[in-house]
Amino acid sequence: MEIQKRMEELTSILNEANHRYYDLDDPVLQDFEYDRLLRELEDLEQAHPELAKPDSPTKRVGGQALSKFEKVTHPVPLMSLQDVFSKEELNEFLEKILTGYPGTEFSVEPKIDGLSVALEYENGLFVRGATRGDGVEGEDVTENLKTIRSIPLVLENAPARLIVRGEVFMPKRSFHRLNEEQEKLGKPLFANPRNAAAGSLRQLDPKIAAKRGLDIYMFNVQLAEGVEFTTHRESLEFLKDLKFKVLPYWIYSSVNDIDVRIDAINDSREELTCDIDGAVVKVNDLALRDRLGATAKFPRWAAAYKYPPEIKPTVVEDIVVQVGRTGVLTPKAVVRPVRLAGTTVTNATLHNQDFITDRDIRIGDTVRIRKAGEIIPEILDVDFSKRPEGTSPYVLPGKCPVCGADTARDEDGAFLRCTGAECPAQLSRNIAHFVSRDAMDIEGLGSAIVEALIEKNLLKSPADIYYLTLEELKSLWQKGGKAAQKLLDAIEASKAQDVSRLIYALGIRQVGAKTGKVLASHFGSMDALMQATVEELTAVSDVGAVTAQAIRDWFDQPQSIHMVERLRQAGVNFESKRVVSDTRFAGKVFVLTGALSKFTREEASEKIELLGGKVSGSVSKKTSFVIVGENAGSKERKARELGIPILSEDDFLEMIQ
Ligand code: 0OX
Repeated sequence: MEIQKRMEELTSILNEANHRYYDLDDPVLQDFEYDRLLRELEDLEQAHPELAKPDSPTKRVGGQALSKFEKVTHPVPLMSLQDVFSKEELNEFLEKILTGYPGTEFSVEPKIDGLSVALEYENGLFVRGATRGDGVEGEDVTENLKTIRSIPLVLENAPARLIVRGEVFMPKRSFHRLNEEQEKLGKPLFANPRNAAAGSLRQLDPKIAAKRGLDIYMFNVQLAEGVEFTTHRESLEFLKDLKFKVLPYWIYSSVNDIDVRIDAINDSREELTCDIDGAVVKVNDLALRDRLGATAKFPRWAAAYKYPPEIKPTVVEDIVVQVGRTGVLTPKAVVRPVRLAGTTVTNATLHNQDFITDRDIRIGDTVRIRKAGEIIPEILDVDFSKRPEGTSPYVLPGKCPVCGADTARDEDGAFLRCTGAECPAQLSRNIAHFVSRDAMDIEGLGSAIVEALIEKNLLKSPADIYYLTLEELKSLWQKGGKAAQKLLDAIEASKAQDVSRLIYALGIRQVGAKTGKVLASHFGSMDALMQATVEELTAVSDVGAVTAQAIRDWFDQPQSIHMVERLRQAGVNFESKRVVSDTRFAGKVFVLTGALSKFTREEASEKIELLGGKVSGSVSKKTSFVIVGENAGSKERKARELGIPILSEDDFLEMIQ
């Protein structure tokens, strides 16, 4: 009895705290105190599962993960809204109704930029929640919705059956926190809170959804058994009484009042905790809604006014360049601060060199700026009449602003990239690659540990991994003797890896694990590879001109050489394990032509390279042998002209016996 009482007490304290915190924005408990009480309740529920209540606040932390979402047919369809994009269109909508029904009242609500869901309650218990889907059929996301604290799990004095509709959103604060975390983990960022909310609500593991800080605003009663409402207002007040978090709304009958409120909502965007993308105007009288009815797609009694993207002039005060984790240089315009869609904008993305060149954006220019997708402001165009004298076209730097290494155009030409093997901007990513399974395969050097080592200034290059001491590693854990020694052993063991893995680990663009193997077996050692010319590299089967150039360029960078030499000094293996004892083809260049039937081109190439020879794509004076299959054409002819020995497939097989 005592225990049951305490559990009830904890449940009511925590539920009330949730309501005050999430719905009323008026916290009554410190986070710490809340967590302590929640833990106490969790412990009691574990010990006495029979006493656990369905509305327990502990249910909010996320239960079992699902393998897929079940489909749900909405008993009452979730209609969508017709958009209007100008005040004229909105006035037309309003006047049409007002002409037929003078004195009609309208509600005005912000339009939350999130995802519509329907929540279903049976006898006051939250039993199911589903996404809107196509309005008729959605997905069952009940477990994820349960993690949203402003959704009551149990209602008092509720009708036997109740379905309510609301908009799930990610508050701006949660969104920024989530993206900061994503960035730290090297995961892709969410473009905007809407995408983040959608991604979170569709997590199969509710524990992940629980951490995402989602919230919800309710705005419609879909079905309430045995309850009669005459107006929208009444239905929303009914939801408030049931302790739902209801979207703010205003009721007016004058077009001007509606107009003023819509603008006021727009002006308040900065203070709102969530993103909005418009305002919704709805007929308040429910009987009139029925009379107006719906088209095939939308109700005739509601419209969504979309705020036009605000465009304002400002001045480009500077252009700065950021270097991302992959080494890509992203130019950013620093602009004179300007208010845009509820926030103060101080910079705008310039994407890449082509974006700047196409618009001829220069430092000092007056530009028109717009918020695209509500998140990243973008420069639309330049007002050339305001261009000051003495400006010059902007060109991205030839040296990385972070490490000073050369920059080079990406293979596809759109982006400029830093070539520094030890560039601090790319360090954590380069190390993650270096230690990965197909590269040096060092277990235990996860992202958190790498970040900590970088923070402590112990890692400035992937090569520094081999200079870490036991003492330094121990400092990472509170009681880290064992773990540190294990990591050190793993690092030590990796020194003996085949050089093919090391070649891949260097992170040379275009060089994957397979190319690493091909290069290792062809050249036999890191030193031979380092000295290879573009021609020699191109002669390796599977290595094209772009890859050959990328390899040569990489070894021509001082930072690369610094890193390789430090690896050598540390005792990392630079030799290929595939010992080339038989070098009977050393110095010989083979060309393969025609349709081969006894072996594939790859098999022949590998064999030739294993025996110290090279394979080339074209016949020249340097060619030693041409191996011909069926229907060989110009290459065979050229070989005959130059007097180069021609081998049949059988001749070749005999040669390699
Ligand atoms: C929103 C929102 C969405 C109900 C009847 C037609 C559309 N995103 O904030 N939908 C509606 O209304 C539905 N109202 C809203 N406020």
